[in-house]
Amino acid sequence: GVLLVAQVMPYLEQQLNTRYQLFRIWDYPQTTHLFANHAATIRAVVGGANGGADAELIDALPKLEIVSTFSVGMDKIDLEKCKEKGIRVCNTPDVLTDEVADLSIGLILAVLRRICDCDRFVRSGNWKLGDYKLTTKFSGKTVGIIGLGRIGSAVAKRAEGFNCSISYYSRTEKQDSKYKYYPSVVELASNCHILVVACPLTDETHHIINREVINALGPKGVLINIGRGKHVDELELVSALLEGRLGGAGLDVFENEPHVPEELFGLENVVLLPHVGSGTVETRTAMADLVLGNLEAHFLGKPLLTPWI
Ligand code: 8YV
Repeated sequence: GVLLVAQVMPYLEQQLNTRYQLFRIWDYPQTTHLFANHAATIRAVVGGANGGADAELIDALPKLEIVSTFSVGMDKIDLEKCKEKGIRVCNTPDVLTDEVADLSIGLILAVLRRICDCDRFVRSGNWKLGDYKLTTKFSGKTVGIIGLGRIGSAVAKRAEGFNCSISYYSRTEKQDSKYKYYPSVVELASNCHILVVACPLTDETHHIINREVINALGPKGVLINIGRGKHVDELELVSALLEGRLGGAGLDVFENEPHVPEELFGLENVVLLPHVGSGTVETRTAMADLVLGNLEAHFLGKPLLTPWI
């Protein structure tokens, strides 16, 4: 049996249902009933960005062998606990890298050139009253990236195409990187126009964007978050935007999705997206196929396609 603990695209849910005895956690408002009746048959958990396997779930499933998540992010999985218990973990890296990097550039352009606000301007009929005000150029600006992994590097490559100079923060300097390294996020933020959050969410990166970083980015700076909402101290972000201490923000993720701070709704220098970084037919299908391929490989005793452990 497979236990689904996150909302996934219908294609994936249908395939899981065809191939396995599928349990959906939302069908069991009392999880004790699920565990009491089915714990002995559940060998796999499928999660995603909005649900995973915490210590409590793992302990309730003594036959659990594998957690396969429909996401590259593994922040909803207790990885230490999985390691300890010999439970395998796999995610969906690589297949969504281009998509998320493309959307990061889209967010940068949308914020700087006010694309969404321009669209609202035209639709509201205001153009007839006069031209839209001038905006800010992207090409040639300095882009700072937190986390120079797969997605961070793909954002950097695209920003190079806009003649931007690239700098980054990560725990350790990448010896083979041509980009400028800053050993602290505050230093990076002080020295870039656009700051992109592209690192995994861990205890160390929780609220990596705090008041000090936001102030360092400053009234001409723009924050782009395509990572996780919890990377950002959202209350601090909201007050900085309302007070004009930060120039703008492009956000695909929020601390308490699907709740978005309503104070942001009236701000033209903010672009708000409903966690759609990987959300195309092509990419989500490739992610689903990886989830299925990993499960199949595991149950056939073959090497996993994208093992984390
Ligand atoms: C989600 C994501 O997986 O890959 C990630 O970490 O956050 C997204 O791709 C997607 O929204 C499905 O939940």
